[in-house]
Order: sequence, then structure tokens, then C-alpha cells
Amino acid sequence: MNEDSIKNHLRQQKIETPSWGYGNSGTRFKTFPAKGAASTVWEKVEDAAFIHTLTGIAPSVALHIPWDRVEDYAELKKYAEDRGIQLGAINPNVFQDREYKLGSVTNPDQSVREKATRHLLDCVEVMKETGSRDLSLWFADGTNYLGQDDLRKRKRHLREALQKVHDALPDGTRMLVEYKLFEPAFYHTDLADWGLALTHCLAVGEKAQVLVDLGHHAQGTNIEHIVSTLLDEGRLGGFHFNARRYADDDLVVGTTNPLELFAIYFEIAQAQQDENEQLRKHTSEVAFMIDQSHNIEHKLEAMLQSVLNCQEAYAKALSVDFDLLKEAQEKGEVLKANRIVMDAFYKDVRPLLRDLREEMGVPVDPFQALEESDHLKKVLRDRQSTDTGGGFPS
Ligand code: LRH
Ligand code: MN
Ligand code: MN
Repeated sequence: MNEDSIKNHLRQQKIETPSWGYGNSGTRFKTFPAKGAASTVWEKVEDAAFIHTLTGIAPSVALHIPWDRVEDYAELKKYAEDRGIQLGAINPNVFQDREYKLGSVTNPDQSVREKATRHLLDCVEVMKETGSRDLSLWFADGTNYLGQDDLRKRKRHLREALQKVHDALPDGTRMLVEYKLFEPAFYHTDLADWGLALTHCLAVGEKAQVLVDLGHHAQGTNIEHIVSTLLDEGRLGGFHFNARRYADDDLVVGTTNPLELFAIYFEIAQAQQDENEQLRKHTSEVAFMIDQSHNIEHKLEAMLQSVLNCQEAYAKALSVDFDLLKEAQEKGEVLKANRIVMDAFYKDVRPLLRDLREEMGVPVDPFQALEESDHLKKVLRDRQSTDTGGGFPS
């Protein structure tokens, strides 16, 4: 691909940032509050809009209900739009209430299952007000011990809830079904992997798609293979990008796993150029979202770094010499094919990205722009959250 087409693709790139990444959240051991961190959804939207002005590629923010609940979503929508961004995916919460100890939609108690399903359906109503396309579903449901519950019964309960939610979705919207291998449950998780997620999606209907969170697999899993399969099946709904070394560490995207992030974008870049029009259309609908829970990092700096790491990985993936690669693959030139792809991974795309930023009218050095920004001064001065040290000076 020549430099102009690479830049054209990069101009179309979109990364959704999560409201929960701007507030004080962390691990279950301790959350270290950060000075200037957002504490209301209005402040989170302001921060997300600011990250978009620094990058030009983060035009929406995902919401988490009830953490981001407001009286009037139309007002929040307008507030976001006035600042140049959209409200993105709606993330229901069926894991924090005490009734969910044994599960939400898979709970053995029917009244708990009904409560969870009601919340999911309420979130469909929220989507209508926020104008969101995607409902993003993650369930903490699972068991800790062999025999604790009837696995098939739980599967049927999960299916029933997913079906109800699916059928309540307005046309043009989707539900993204997120899986996770383990945690908080340690024996079995009702939606443990992409096979389970895809099986449920295929059963409930066209609006159900699989969501791939990079922190939710067994060590060594080939995530890009899952991505290519789901793309080809027309069921890749989107991503939750983050980085991890051990489990679901929720670190800044592309820090521990740059080759993995690149390999995922490589799959995307290939599908974008496929001769099959349906595949190209499906790929254009994939939601690229960040899901991180920063604890010691400066919130805005961490989010900015994550967005830019996605941009860099995509720029490298687009730089693969696809014609040469095809030739090497067809001739069975095993290592040559690998070298062609790795050449792109090692390419220094930073000069190209500096040019691109200039052309897009965003700061050429976004970190410097953040550090010198009025927004940073304002949040450090005006917001209640106080620091425990580290991050930007006050
Ligand atoms: C838990 C989790 C998951 C969800 C988010 C809301 O693992 O991080 O990734 O998407 O909480
Ligand atoms: Mn996630
Ligand atoms: Mn997670």
C-alpha cells in the first residue's frame, strides 16, 4: 500500500475510549486516586472529548450503567456533541449487586435472573436515548466448584436472557457478547471463550456479535486467529483493547503485547482489502474500543498513550507489502512470508504519523500538547480528586 492510501486508512481509524478509564478505578486491593481525575460522567465526557482533540481518532466514549446514569440522556448526548464526540457503547452492570453472588442471568433464583434481564432491557432503552449502536454485555457469571450448579441449566438461562435482549434491540443496533476465561469465577465461567460466545450469538440472531477483550484468554492463545475466524464468519462485533502479562491486567494497550496488537490490525487490514464485499462491509462495522482500568497511571496520559499505540499498530499493519506477501505464501516461502510481515512491524512509522497529524490538524506531539494544555491545568485546579503522588505535577 502506498503512503497516501496508508494515510487515508489512518484518517478513517476510530478508537472508542471508556468513561471508566477517566475516573478513579483500579484493582481490588487498592485504588490510588489521581489528582484531576474525572468524578462525574460530565467530566468523563469532557476528558474523552479532549483526547479526541489531541488525536482526531477517538470520536466516541463508552458509558457504563449505572456508574454513568443521568436523569436526561438527551442532555448528556448534546453535552458530548457540543464537545465534538458521540456517546458510544452502553455497558450494563450485572455484577456489582449483592444478589449476583451466584450469577446474574444464570442465577438459580428466578427473581435474580429477572432483575438482571430487566436491567439489560433498561439499557436497551438508554441506547435509544443516547443514539448508541452497541450494547456491550459482560457477565461475571460462573461457579467456583465442580457440582456447585447445573451447567446446562445455566446455559439455557443465559440463552433465554440473550434472546430477550436481542429481540428488544432496535434495527441498526447490535449486542456485543464478551467472553472471559476466568475471574471472578474460578471453576467455570458461563461465557468462557469465543466458542461459547459465538454459539449463543448464532442461536439468538443477526444482531448478536462477539466482543474480543485482549485480557480474557488463556496464556498463549492466538487471538489474531480468533479475530480472523470471527471476521470471516461475519460475527466480530468489536474489541476491548488493553494489555496484560499475567491475567486481566488492564494495562495500557500495546505495552506488553505490541506484536499481538500489530497481528490483530494485520488481520483487520487484510480483511479491509478482501475481494469479498460482505467481508469488507463487516470489517468496517467492527467497534474498536479500549477497556482499561488504570490504577497508578495518569488517567489522560494513559488513555492518550493507548489510543496512539493503536494508531501506530494499525500504521505498521497497513505497511505490509501485501502483494509480495501473497506471492511468498503461494510459493510456500515460509520464512520469507514471515519476514515480509515483520519488516512492517519493525518499520518506524513515527515520521508518517507526524505528517498525518499535521495534515489532520491535531498536535504533532500529543503528549507535549497534553502537558501544556489548558484542559490539564483546569482539571488539576478545579476537580476534587487529589493525588497520592506521581503523574503530572500540580
Ligand atoms: C471485567 C471487565 C470486562 C468488562 C468490564 C466492564 O473483566 O474488565 O472486561 O468489559 O469489566
Ligand atoms: Mn472488557
Ligand atoms: Mn476485563
